[in-house]
Amino acid sequence: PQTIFRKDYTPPSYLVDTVELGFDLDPARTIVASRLTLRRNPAATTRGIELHGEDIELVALRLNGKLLGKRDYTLANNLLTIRSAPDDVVLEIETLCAPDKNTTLSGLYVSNGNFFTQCEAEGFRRITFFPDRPDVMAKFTVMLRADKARYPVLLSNGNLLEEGDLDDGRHYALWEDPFKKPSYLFALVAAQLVCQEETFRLADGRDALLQVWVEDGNLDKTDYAMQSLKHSIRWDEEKYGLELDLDRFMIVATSDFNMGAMENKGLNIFNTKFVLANPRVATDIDFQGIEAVVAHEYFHNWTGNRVTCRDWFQLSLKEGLTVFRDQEFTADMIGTATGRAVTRIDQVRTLRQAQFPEDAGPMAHPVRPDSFVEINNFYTVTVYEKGAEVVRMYQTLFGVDGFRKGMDLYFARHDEQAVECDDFRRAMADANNRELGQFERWYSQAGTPVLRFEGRWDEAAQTYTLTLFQSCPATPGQPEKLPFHIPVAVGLLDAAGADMALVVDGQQRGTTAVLELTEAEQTFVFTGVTGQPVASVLRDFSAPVILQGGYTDADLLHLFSHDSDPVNRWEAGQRLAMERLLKLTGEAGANDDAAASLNLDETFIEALRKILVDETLDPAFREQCLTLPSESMVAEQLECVDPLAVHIARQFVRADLGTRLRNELLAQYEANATPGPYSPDAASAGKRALKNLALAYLNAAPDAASVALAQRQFDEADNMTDRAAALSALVAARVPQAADALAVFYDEFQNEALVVDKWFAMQALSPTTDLAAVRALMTHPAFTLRNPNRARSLVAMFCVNNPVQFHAPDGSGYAFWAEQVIALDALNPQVASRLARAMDRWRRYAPALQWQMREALQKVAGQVKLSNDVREIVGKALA
Ligand code: B3K
Ligand code: ZN
Repeated sequence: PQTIFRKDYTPPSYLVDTVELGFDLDPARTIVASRLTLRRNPAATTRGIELHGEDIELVALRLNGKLLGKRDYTLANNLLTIRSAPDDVVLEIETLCAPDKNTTLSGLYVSNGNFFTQCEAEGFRRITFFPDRPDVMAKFTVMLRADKARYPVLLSNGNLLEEGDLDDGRHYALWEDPFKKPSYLFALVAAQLVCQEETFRLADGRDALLQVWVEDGNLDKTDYAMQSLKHSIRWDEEKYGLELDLDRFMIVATSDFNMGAMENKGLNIFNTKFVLANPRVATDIDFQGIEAVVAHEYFHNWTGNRVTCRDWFQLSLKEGLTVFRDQEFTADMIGTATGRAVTRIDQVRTLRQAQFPEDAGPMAHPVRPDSFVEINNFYTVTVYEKGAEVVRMYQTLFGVDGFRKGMDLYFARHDEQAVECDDFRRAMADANNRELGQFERWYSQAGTPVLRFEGRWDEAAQTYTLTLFQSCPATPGQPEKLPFHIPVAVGLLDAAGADMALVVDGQQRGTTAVLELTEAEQTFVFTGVTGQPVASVLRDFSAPVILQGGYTDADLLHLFSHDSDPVNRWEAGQRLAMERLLKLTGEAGANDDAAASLNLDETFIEALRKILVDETLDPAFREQCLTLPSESMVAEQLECVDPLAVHIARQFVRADLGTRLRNELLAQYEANATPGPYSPDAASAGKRALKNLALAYLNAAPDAASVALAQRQFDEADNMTDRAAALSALVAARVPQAADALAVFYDEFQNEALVVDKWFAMQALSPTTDLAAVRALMTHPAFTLRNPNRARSLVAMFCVNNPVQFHAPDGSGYAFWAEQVIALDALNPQVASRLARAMDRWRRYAPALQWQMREALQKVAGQVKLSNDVREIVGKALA
């Protein structure tokens, strides 16, 4: 496979002004007629017309009315080139494709008998020949024709101009998108669907038509998506002055979808997982996911669509920014300060759980990558979540108002353009009169910076001298790193736990100072410090770095009890827990008997007890504080991972907490019941989270009473959050009741695909489910590899989130992984490639596991027929 480099970018030779597309939709044989008006790009450095095309059949090609023959163009390696053409060209292209054979879910495909498209990143070329690159922006008009009875709903981007009947029971719809857009934002839907709709008054007084389209029978699950859409529109108007620029905005749900959702202009296509919800079938987490993803896709209308990416290396320009926007939206929707902190903690967890490992592994890449083989492999936590952290740092440096000024300038300069990450950075710098040259390294250097600190209080001088050190490990292709520009938010706590007033360089800095670290080592002096402080460093997780060392156990206990910054307060608890988990892991791994003599110090238990029962703290925050770092986060701290030892250690802590905090957990279980009708609001969800954490810990050391509690909750709960939590507790407790409950649950929800996914996932995740049980589940009639959600719910869940079973010493998990990656690759390379990444960190496992993992990787790499997607991943893993 061929590597594509950012440095090789050249402007398109021709620009496209208008695109007229005609579709005669037929599952087996769809005819696509395209009429393009092109004009030579004055900035071009190459001459010929270059059109991409993949898996489609060229029927006819006309240039300015003249039919072209085989001598007039070349068609090789998915590229159609017309070497010489006049400056102004009308191209008419007729092609054929077979949507019902398209299992990749990229391009035009059939799901449950309905037509959908997915064009980002390079799916449009699977529909028609086109310069399929984001810097070619054109106006689209789309004519859809299909059988009326089978496909009563015909949708595309923009506004509906006309619809009507044709002969032979067919009908048509004509759509026009008034805005220029790149081809990756094209979409069509031809389907049997129903919709919830309403008109919504925009800030400027216009009325917009909002629609949520779903399969018949799901209209009882669209309210929350609709409400989230309205909140998103309002928020973008109020927060950024950005309005909906179309007369209508549509969301369409499909059960076969590679990702979460897609921001096609005016016609967002969603995975059902991020649309469908009601209390009976969806959990609090599902409701949160819907709100966030609906917002994310809506916000793309400005950050992504109106201003798009010059090339795919700039992907984070739209993704990092849009994730940051949806994160801020989620926080604003909750509204309270702790609510905001709880969402921030979730973000930190995601970074630690997924992004830091990526940045330390074979797929490490800068937020703006320098090269790729398959762009679909770069829709990563680095581009998305680390990208969002980079955007957040501008706001940390310039404040909310300064950030807004930068956004305004960005849109003033670049509306309807395809631009680079550097353009965003320049807008931020110029709007705030700041030089941000060094900040560019956040875009160009991969790897997670390591931050250390040393503090020294000078009693005589009444100063506190804080020295910050930064370094960044080597990553593939980047042996040396230069210092980053890191905003480090710092507070100082006095002996009573109160914030000190900060004076740095003679300036009053409130109680949290954002220090700007730009050197490898830098010293900051706080004056007027009358007592020995405890420093709270990196408040609100002010930069995506690993903060190492610097704290004693006593410091951490002080911060865990008192820090006014809730994120760092939580963080102190995580550090206390991590130290213990690492020590216990070492002990558990030493020998078989060691596991029996593990024990946890009373100091730690007491610290957790205090938080657990502190009624002044939100339940949601307490739940965050009581949740231990995951097994994979523990593994990430180890040079050589023994997954069984990690599992034994963490299970021991859970069970020990369940035993030693039994009374308090029971009391919280009772106190956080949410009587009355279910509501997904953050306060109620927080209560359920704490209650269900209590239930899980009680059942980590299950006695009859705890099991009975879980059973009662399973039987009586009226909402999926509580039912699923109870079922998971029963499954994890390894009690006979689990099998019955699983059967009851399946029986009740077998017609709800998203709940069946949960049923598979819950079992796949459980340390009680071994590979044989997974294989048995794969023979269940409801299982299929063809549906991405279903494949992920069982196969990926097991490989990624059930470490102790996946890493079975006999290597059977790895052989299973190889077999499934190969099977999936033949159907859907994007889904296969995600699964392939389960092996990213193979070099960190104990030698006996490592060689078996390498063998599995080599088995996949040795396949003759393999997609570029999977080949890139396994190739990098083995390199
Ligand atoms: N932009 C889409 C991602 C498309 C991925 C294609 N492999 C979803 C999103 O980030 O909103
Ligand atoms: Zn996005």
